[in-house]
Amino acid sequence: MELDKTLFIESFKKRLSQKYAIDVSDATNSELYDTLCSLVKSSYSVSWRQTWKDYLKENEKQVYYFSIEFLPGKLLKSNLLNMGWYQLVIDSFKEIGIDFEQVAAVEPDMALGNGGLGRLAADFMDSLASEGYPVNGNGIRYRYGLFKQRFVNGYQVELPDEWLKTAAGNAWEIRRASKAVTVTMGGHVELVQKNGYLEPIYKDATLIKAVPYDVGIVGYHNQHVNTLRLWSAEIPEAVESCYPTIEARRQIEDITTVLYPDDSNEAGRRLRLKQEYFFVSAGVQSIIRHYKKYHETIDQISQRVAIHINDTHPAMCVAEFMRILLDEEHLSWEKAWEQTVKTMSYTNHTIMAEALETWDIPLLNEIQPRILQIVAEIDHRFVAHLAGKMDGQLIERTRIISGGKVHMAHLAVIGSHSTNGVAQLHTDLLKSDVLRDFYTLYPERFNNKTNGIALRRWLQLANPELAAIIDQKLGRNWRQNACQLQQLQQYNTDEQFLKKLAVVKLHNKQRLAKLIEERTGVTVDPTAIFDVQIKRLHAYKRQLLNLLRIIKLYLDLKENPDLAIVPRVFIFGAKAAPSYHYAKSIIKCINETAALINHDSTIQGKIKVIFLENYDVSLAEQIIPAADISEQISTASKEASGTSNMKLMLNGALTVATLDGANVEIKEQVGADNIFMFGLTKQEVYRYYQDHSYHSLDYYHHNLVIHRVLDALIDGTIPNIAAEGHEIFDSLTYLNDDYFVLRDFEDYLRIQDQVDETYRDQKKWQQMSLINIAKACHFSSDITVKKYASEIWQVRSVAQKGGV
Ligand code: 26Y
Repeated sequence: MELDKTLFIESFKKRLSQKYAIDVSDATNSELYDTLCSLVKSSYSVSWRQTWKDYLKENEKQVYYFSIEFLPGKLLKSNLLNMGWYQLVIDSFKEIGIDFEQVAAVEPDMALGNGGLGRLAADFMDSLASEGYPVNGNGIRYRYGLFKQRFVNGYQVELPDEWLKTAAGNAWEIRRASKAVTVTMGGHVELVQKNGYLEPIYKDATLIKAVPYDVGIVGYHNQHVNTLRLWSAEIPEAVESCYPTIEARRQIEDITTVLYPDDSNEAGRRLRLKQEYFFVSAGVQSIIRHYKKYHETIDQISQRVAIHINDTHPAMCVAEFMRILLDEEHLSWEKAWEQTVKTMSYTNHTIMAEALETWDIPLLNEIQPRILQIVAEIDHRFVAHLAGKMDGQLIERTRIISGGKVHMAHLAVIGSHSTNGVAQLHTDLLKSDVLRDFYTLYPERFNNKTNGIALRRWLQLANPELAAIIDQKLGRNWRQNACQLQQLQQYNTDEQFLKKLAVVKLHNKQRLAKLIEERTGVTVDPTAIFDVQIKRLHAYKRQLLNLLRIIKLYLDLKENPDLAIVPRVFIFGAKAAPSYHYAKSIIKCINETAALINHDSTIQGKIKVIFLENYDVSLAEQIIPAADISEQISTASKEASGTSNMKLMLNGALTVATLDGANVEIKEQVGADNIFMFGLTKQEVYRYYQDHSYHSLDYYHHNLVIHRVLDALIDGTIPNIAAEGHEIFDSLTYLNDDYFVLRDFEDYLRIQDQVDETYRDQKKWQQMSLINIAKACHFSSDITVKKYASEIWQVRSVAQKGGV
C-alpha cells in the first residue's frame, strides 16, 4: 500500500481502536507493537498471496531450504525497511507522541538457532526474498529458543527463553492447521507384497501431527514475500484418547519444545534425532503433496523442486524423499534415486569432528525403522556399485553405515548433487581432508560458496548514521546494489569524510558505553579502542588467547602504571553450551579477570573488560557498529567461515585475524595493509598434527611472559578461580594446548602492539576503516544467494527490483 503519514496515522489509530478499543494515549507499548505488526502483516499479505499465485502461474521451480535452526532476531524493523515504511513509521509515531524505539523493543528475539549457521539461514532468507527467488525455509517452531544467559558470581546460568509467552508472542506467524501433515515414528515395519509393490506396514508406530506456522519473509522494495515454514508437533485429534496422561502427551509435544544448545547426552540425542526426522518428514511430505496438486506425474520432480540440506541435521531428507517416491509413489529404486540426487544439495559448516553427526543404528531403528531400511539399501547399493572399481578401504571409509553407526555427512554427500563449504579455505579442507575420499569419487559435486551477510540488517538498520553519510556521498543506490559501496574508496583522502566516519563511530561507541553502564555498572571511555570478540564460546575460537593478553596487559600496568598504551575496552559476548564445562570455565575466568581489572584504580582505567550477558542478535546489532577492533582469532583451519568478521568490517572495525575461514578472503579484499594478520597458517597447524613437534609446556618453561601470565591463573592473582584457573592452566600446559594458544601468543602480542600504533594515527585508522567498509560489499548475502540459485539450485529470480 502506498502510504503517506496522514493515511498511516489514520489506519494505525483505526486498527488500534478495532483491536483494543483504545486511543494512542491509553495504549501500552505492547498494544502499540501488536497493532503495528498487524497493520504491517495485513499490508504484506497481499503481496504474499500474489507471490504464491505468480509461482503457480509460471510453474516456477521451488527451492526449500531445510535448516534445524533459523535465527532471525527481531523482524519488525527489517519488515518495515523492506516494505519501504521504516522512516514513515518513525515520523508518524513521532507526530502522535509514540517513541518508536520503545515500541520496537517489545518484540522478543526469534532465537531459534545457536549461532552462525542459524543466523546465516536468516540472512539468506532475507536476501532470497530481496533478490526475488522462489525459496522457502523449512524448520522447527521451538517453543523455547536458545537459553537466556545470566552471570551469577561470574558463572554462566541458563534460563529458558519463553519467547512465545511474552505479551508480544510471535506476531509474525500464521498457524495453518489446514496444511498439517502426519509424521510416523517408532514401532516396527514390515514389507508386504501388494499389487506388485512392496508396501510397508507400520505396527505400533506413533503418529504425530505436524502443524506448520508460516512466517512471511518480505523482500526489499520488490513486493515479493517468501515463506519460512516452521513445524510444531501436536497430538492428532483422531488418536487423542491414546494419550490420556500428561506424560504421554508430553512425549509428543516435547519434540518441538526446545532448541538444542548442544548434543552431549544420550537422552538428549534421542530427542534431537526425533526433531530431525520430524521436520524433515513434515517438510518433504508437504512439498510432495503441494507438487502433486499441480503435476500429474512425479518422475520429473527434480525439475521443479530443489531441497537444500543445511548441514547434516536435515540429511534424512535423502531417505525421506526416497521413502515417499518408493512407498507412496511406487517409483522404481533407480528412478527414485536419480530424482533424489538431482533434488538434493548439501552445505557443510564445520570440520570439527564432534559436530559431524553419526547415529547409532539401533537408535535410528527405534526412531524410524523404514528410514533405516532405506539408508541401509542406499549404503548397500553404494558399496555394490563401487566394488571392484575402487580401493576397498576407500569404500569402507565412505560408506554410510559402518562401525555400528550411520554417518550423516556421508548420506548427505552421496544423496545429493552438490556439496559446498562456506569459505574457500574451508572448501579446500573438505576436498583435501574431511571429505577427501568423496572428492575422489565425485569431484564435480564439490563447490565453494563463501558466506555472506544481509547489508540491510547489518548496515542500514544497525548503523543508520553510517548509512546516512554513505548516502551523502554515493546517493541511495548502494542500498539496492551492494557492490556500489566499493566506490567509497575514492574518498580515502577526503579528510572531511574521514572525520565524519570518526564521528559516527564515536556516537555508536557512546551509545554502547551507555548500555554497558546500564547493564554492568561499569563506566567505559568512548575514546578508548573498543576491542570486540562476539561469538559462541568454543576452545577453537580462542577467547582464551584474548584473555591471556588482557592478563599480560594488566600485569604490565601493575608493574608500570605509566605504561603508554592506548586505552582499550575489551568487550566479549558469548554463550557456552550448557554441558561444555571447559567453555564455562573460560567464562568464569574472563568474568573474574574483568572484576579485578575494572575495580583496580591503580591502572587508571587504561583497560576495562566487559562481558555482556546474553549475547544475541539484538545485542550484536548494538555492539557491532561501535567496534574498532574485530577479534577473529580462531586456530587456523578450525573456523569454517565466520560471519561476525564480515559484519564488523562492514561497520568499519579493523580485523585482528588468523588465516582462517573467510578471514583469508577479507584479507584478499582489503589487502594486507588494511588488516592485522598473525598466527600459524593452516599448513603449519597440520604439520604439527603430523610431526607432533608442538610441546606447549616448553613455552611455559622457556618464555618468561607466558610463564608469568599462566601463573596468574593459578597463584591467586585473579581471585575466585581456583578450580577454573587450574583447569585452564593444565589444558594449556600438561594437556598440550590443543588449539595452539601459547604457540600464537607472542605473534598476537606483536600484532596488538601494531594496532595501538596504528590507532595513534587517526587519519590512517579512518582510511583503513573506510577500505574495510567499502570492501565488505563482497560479502553481501545478496551476492552469495545468487550463486546458490544459479550454480546449485538452477532457479531464476522472478521479481523486479524496486526502488531504493
Ligand atoms: C550436531 C550439533 C552438535 C550441531 C549443532 C549446531 C552442530 C553444529 C551446529 C552449528 C554450527 C555452526 O553454527 N557453524 C558455523 O556456521 C557458520 C555459517 O556457515 C560459519 O560461519 C561458522 O564458521 C561455523 O562455525
